[in-house]
Amino acid sequence: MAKITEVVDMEKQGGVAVIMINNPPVNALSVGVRKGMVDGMKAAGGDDSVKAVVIACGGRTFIAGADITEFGKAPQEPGLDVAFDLIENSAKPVIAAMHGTALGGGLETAMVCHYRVSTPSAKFGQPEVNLGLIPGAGGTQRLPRIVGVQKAIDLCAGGGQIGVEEALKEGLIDEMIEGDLVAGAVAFAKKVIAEGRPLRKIRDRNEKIEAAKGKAEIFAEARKAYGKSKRGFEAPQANIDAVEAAVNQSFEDGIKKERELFMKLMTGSQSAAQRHVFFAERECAKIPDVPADTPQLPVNKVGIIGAGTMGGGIAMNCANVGIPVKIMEVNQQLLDKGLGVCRRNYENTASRGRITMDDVEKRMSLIKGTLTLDDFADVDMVIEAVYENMDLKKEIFAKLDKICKPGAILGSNTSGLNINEIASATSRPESVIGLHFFSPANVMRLLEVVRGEKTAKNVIATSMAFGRRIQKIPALVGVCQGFVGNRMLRQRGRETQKMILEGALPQQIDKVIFDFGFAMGPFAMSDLSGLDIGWKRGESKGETLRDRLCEAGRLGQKTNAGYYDYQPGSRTPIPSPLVEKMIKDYAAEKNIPQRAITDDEILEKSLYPMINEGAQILEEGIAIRPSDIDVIWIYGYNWPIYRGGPMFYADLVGLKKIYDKMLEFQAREGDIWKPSALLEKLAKEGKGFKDFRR
Ligand code: T1G
Repeated sequence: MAKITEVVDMEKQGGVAVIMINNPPVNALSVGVRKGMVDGMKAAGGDDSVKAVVIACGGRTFIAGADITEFGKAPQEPGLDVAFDLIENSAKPVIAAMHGTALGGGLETAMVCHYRVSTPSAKFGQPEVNLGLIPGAGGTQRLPRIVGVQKAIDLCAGGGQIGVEEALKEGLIDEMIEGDLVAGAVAFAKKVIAEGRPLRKIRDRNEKIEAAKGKAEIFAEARKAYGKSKRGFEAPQANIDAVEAAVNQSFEDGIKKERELFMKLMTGSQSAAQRHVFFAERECAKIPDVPADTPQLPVNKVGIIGAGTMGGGIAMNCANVGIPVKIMEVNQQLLDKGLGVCRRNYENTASRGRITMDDVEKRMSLIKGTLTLDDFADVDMVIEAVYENMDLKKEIFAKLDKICKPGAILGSNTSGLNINEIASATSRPESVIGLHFFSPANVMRLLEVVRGEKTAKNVIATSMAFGRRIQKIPALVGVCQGFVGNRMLRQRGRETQKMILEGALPQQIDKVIFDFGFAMGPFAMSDLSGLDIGWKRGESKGETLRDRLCEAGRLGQKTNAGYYDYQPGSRTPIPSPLVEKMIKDYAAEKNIPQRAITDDEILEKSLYPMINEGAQILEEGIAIRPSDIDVIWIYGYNWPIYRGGPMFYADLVGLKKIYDKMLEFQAREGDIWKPSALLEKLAKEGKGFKDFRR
């Protein structure tokens, strides 16, 4: 094996040159890989004893794309086009041997080869759209020529993957190799040589795009579908434009169009945001004082207390990945109701074809009900999910302390109560941790893992790993009221509640937040979750607008009336003249002056207090890094991913601008707007949260 570059070797096996890429962790197309492919192809081309070339990778996957860490930096030669030109125009057949996930530039590399083989488990995709991009090396022009236009649109604009069966059917790969991939690829190459097979170029295959010529409706329908499912995202639309160019323009012109669209996205804020989130998600798993090799405890059995909405959803998360669950309720009726909700959720998923009825039964068989905590004696982890009452939680944890085996992790799904106080009810505070799921727990991907003062490092490491195992994105946070997400949400709620009393109606505020990119605004969200959370009819004295709405029976969607009206059976919010009158009457009673409030002010007053609270959270060490706060808001509250999260967005706006606006509001409305010390410091230094270091 001859070393071509640090990350590329080449060896001859009979008349076949094998270019082997070893660039862990995912064989990204770094400059060393590109140079290795160029030099390897030149060497193979100049060696008469070489009759064919195989391009393969070591490690866990074939090339998984361009090296995203190089984006935004000065490009280094050779570019990918130099390597692709040598491969596609080689006088000798070049075969891509793929395993793992051949993604982005990896699939593009394979598509400039003349033939493609893969392992049975390989997957293929152009997921650049998830980074706010389109394929930039011919993927939008070659993929439709081989898998057809509609499939290419869905792979490029949707960012999904296809497996070997579909790839074989569409002709994306020519043979599936059982056993040793490289040996199989070399044997395939020798077959190509022996049979004198042609040097096929995908770029020259036009039959599948011819079929789409003149069918503008294909693209119009795609634009409408992705415009709805990916509202506000630029990249899906650009991918559709690029595939359309493959159909309506020459290959060369299509490549030019692709490059133009790619560069526009690459230099735009959405891709910068989505690339930021890609790395932020992975950074979130890294805890400075809990090394990655911290020993973990086993989690083979989980006990859940409470079979309500949250407990049921948490149980489903465990069953989804094969972890047996015992779920406890205080009576059979509530237990049966909770298990029934789990079953119905699974059956709904099966009716959409995402799982089979067999999966439903398998998963439900993993969720066992019980009416006694004594059944938790053998579980490795408990997750308490009862209602937010500290006394009740402490009573439960005291019982768990006596029942559970030594080393069992005792978790609480509390959305903001003090984990240290809950831990104080046990003799094992080192085993107590917060595991804060977001409703609906079986859907939302965020898991706030709350470390108490005494939580042991192996309990933290185990809980973070458990979060990933149940397909969540765990973020480690500290103890304070509301932890990170809800503490920041409260700031937004404070201001939006004030603004509706000053003249901005719920529908105006919700539209501003919806247009920013959230799935819904705060008032529609309140109607969805219910205005009566924490409200008690017997104690209500009409002191707040929320009291008065609840007293009037306007509890939200569940009563077809909340901040909005709802037609029976419909979730579409309808502005309510009655609520508008209630708001105006309440404001008049409180002598609150009315004024027109601009959309800009609504956005500033909704987001800047959250950003300022995020800065305070960092100062207090409640979050490890600003990008963790971004991950929390994207995966816990659907902050639009193409805006990168509140702290990334703040850097885009500019901290100086936010700081000055905070001072302006402070002068007008008091110290509630006082900028945090960190925000002031970074603003005055002309820096951003990206420069924050502990
Ligand atoms: N570049 C650089 N680093 C990457 C990378 C990439 N493309 N993909 C992953 N990593 C790092 C990641 O940060 C992490 O680092 C480690 O690898 C393991 O990743 C030219 C322009 C391949 C399915 O979008 O989807 O090609 O945290 O934790 O769960 O037209 O990584 O360990 O230090 O995700 O097993 C297109 C992105 C790029 C694929 C593996 N390709 N990657 O998942 O491991 S643009 C992508 C993934 C492009 C072309 C265009 C996943 C994975 P660390 P991981 P995993």
